[in-house]
Formats: sequence, C-alpha cells, structure tokens
Amino acid sequence: MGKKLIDWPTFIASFIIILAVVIPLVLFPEAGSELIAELNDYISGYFGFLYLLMGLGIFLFLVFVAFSQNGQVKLGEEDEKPEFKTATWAGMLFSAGIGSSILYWGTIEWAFYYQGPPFGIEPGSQELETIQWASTYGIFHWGPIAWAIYVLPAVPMAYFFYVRKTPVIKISETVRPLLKGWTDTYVGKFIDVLFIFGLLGGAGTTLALGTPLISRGISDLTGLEDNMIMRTIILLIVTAIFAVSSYVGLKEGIRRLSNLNLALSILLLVFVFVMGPTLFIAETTTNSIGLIFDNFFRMSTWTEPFAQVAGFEETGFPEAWTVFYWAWWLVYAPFVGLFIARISRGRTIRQMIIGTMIYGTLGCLVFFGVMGNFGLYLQLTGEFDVVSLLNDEGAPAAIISIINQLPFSTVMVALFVFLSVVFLATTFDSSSFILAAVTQKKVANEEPLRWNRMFWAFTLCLLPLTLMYLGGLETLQTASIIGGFPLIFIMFMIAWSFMRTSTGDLIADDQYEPKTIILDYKKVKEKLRIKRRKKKKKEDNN
Ligand code: NM2
Repeated sequence: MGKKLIDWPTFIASFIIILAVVIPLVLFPEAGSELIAELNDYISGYFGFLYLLMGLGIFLFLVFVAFSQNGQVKLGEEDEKPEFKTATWAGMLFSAGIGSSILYWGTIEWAFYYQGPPFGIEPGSQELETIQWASTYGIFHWGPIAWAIYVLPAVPMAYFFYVRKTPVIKISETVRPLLKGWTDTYVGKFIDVLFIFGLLGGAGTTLALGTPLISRGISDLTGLEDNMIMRTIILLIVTAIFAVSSYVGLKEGIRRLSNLNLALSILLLVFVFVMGPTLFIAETTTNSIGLIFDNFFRMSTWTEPFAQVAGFEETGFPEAWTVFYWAWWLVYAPFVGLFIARISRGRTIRQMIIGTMIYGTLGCLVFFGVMGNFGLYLQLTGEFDVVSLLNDEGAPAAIISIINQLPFSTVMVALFVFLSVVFLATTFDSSSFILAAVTQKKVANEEPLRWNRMFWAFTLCLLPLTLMYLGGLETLQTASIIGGFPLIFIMFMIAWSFMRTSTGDLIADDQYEPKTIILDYKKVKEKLRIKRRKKKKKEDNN
C-alpha cells in the first residue's frame, strides 16, 4: 500500500492536531464553544490589524511584482504559447478557487451588512448609506485583495515549475530559498503541518456552511425535516460521492462535473438577471464598482480603532468580516495557488497575477451583483422580508427562500442544491488531493496514494461535523481565523523567497531582455562563476 511513500511525521502530526481539536469539542461542547469564542476575540481583536495589513500588503506587493522586471518572466520556454486559452484559463481558475460558499454568501451576505453596517453607520437611520454598503462590501471581500492572497503562493510555485523546472507541491518547498537545508528537516515539516492545519480549518468552515444549505434545500424540495441527522447524512453522502468516484478512478468525472457546475452557475446567474430585477441589478452593481474604487484603501485598512478608547459603540465589523475573510482566503491560498501555477504555463508572471485578480474578481462580482442584489431588491420593495427570516430561521432558510421567489421555483431550488452538492464534492476532491500529497514523501505520476486521499476525505468531515453540532456562525468563522494565523507569516516568507530567487536569477543574467529568461539555473551559476573569475583576473592584473 505504499506505506514507505508516506511522510509519517507530517501525516501523524496533522492527524493528531485534528483529533486534539475535535475530541475535546465533542466531549465538552459548551466549554469548547466558549473557548472558541474567546480565541476568536483574542486573535481577531489583538491581531486583526495584522490580517488587514497582510491583505493590503500582498496586493501591493503583487502589483509591484507584476509591473517589475520579474513580472515579464515567461513561465515556460521563451516562445511558448499559453497552454490554455484565456477564457478556459479564467474558468478553471474560478472553479479552483471558489466553492459552494459563493452560493451562500453571494446570496445572503448583504443581509448581514444591512443590519450591521460598517463605518459606524447607524442601522435604520442612514438608509441610503446602509443599503449602498450592504450591496458593496461582499464584493470587496471577494475582490482583488482576496484573489491576490490566492495568487501569491502561485507565483513562486509557477516559477519553480516552469523556470527552474523543479516540481513543487509542498508549501515548504516554496520557502526553500530562505530556509535552505532547513527545508528538509523538521522546520520544513512544521511549515507543512501548519498549512494542513489551516486548510482543515478553512475546509471546516466551507463544509459546515454548505451542508446546512443543502439540507435546507432538500427539506424544501421533499418535505423532510431539516435536522442534524439529515445534515450528517448529507455530509457523509457528499464525501462518499467523491470518495467512490475518486476510488474507481473517475477523476475525469469529477472534472467534468465541475465544468458542468460552471455552466449551470452561468445559467443560474443569467436566469436571475433576466427574470429578476434586471435594471436594479445592473445599476446597483455598477454603483458598487464605483464605491469600491473610491474606498478601496479605506475598506482594506478600516480597523474601527477609536471605539474602545473614545467610548463609541464597537460593532466588531472588521473582525467579524474582513479579518475572517482574509483568513479564509489565506488558508486556501497554498493549494489554490498550486492549481493556478499548474494551469499558467506559457503565460508571464504578470499575466498570471493580473489575470487572476481581474477574472477572479469579475466572477465574484457577477455572482454577488446578481444573487445579492436580487435578495436586496426583494427586501427593499417589501416583496419578501429576507432579513426577518434570516433572524428567525437562519441563513440557509433565508437563502433557499430567496431562490424560491424566482419563477419555476422548484426547478431553481433543485438546481441550486445540485450546484451546492457538486461544489462541495469538488472541494473534497481538491482538498483531499492536496492533503494526501503533502503527507507523502513523493507523489508518483502526480497522483497521491488512493487510500491516503480517502483517508483525508473522511478526516475532512470531522471538523465540520463538530462545528455543525456546536452551531453559530462565529464558531465556523473561528476555524478559519485560527487556522489562518500562522499562514500570515508563511506568506511573508513566500514573498521574500520569491524575490530573492527570481531577482537573483534576473541579475545573474547580463543578457536579460524582457521576455527572455534563464531556463537553466545551473547555467546561471556557471555564468556567475565565469564572471567572478574574470573580475578576479582583472583585479589581479591591476
Ligand atoms: N473562499 C473563496 O467554500 C468555498 O467556496 C471555498 C472559500 C476562500 C472564501 C473557498
């Protein structure tokens, strides 16, 4: 069974961590919930600004890289054409980075902001301001900074793949230029375990959010009661769908399903846009674009600093939302980054960075613009009181009810549930793939061992199951916030390592011209050596 292939220290350490989190929570749910709430307050309260700075920092750094000499580096041979057409590339990029959560938050995020607006706006008193931000803030949280967080690890990975020709799958490998020999010791393993810890937290949030949504939808369609048993069964069935298809080698099947998902998502969006309040959606979304451009830096740095000391009422908005989101994107970044790197052969670093930020943002903008503003429209016109339902019965109920307001409501709810199931199954697919790959010493034929993938697929269920039992949005968010914390520092190391390596390579090549790069690092070293020798000779002669 290829046991020799397993990197046991990483494997066991990761498994122990997950058990160490899950078992106490199951045994002591109340004390566990309290502890989680305290940890959340502590990390997001004291270090929230760090997450915000990281987000903005990564964005500015990547814009700099894209337009610097490093950005012109071609990921592949000098005259190579991009492996995928741009439209295909953008679609793949989007499916890799986005899962069922966009159905959830895209439809309902506005309703949270409508009740708890940002920037100290009094809910109910400044109606226009409140509405404007309600329809806009979600787009910001799924916008350029979020996608910048995704693409940062992709940059060194793609560079190592296609320029240095060294395959990189573990996150510890991307910081090798900095860690050097330490990468192969426990320091490197520790970094990989931290990444696994983060991903388990992020996937925990995703699965614990997505499952109740599916459950509510099925209950709506079938009349069955939506309860914990049904949710548990759904989570296990989704895992099993993925596990079986992956075990019998239906990898192609999952990929097709995920393409189908993209097509059906577009269908859903077009349907809602055309059959729903088309002009309202178009105008509100356009308005949001302007609002974000105008307030980009304000939104990315707003920490609500004076509330505590000056006695204003503290809303906790930045911690509950922006900090949570940056953490959530962060925990997914290393593995989505790996995927982005894989599909970007033949592009330049600049194209990869700017393309990811633009296409990713546009995709999310359309989702939030159409789905969110449809819900907002129902609320504002009084056609349907989404907010009351949200407060009484929770987000999944509110989301399914919004979809129920569409023409052909049963078909649309069924479509929505189907989309969520496939989105969740693909999250299992990619997350378990990467968890298995990271816990192996070697990955033969680019496929981790099957049993190892199965193992992680089912292990992935443990945390969301526990989180669902504990309940509460904050609990789910905390999983990502805690999981993401160590990654802030790792991201910094990744950026540093990349600059060190790529700039070193570029400087080393005196023949450097835009779009030509050194593909062979040994050659670079040789060149450097010759240069040094020549210099020394000159000095000796003098
Ligand atoms: N992100 C995009 O749950 C999902 O849809 C996976 C979530 C990080 C907010 C990604």
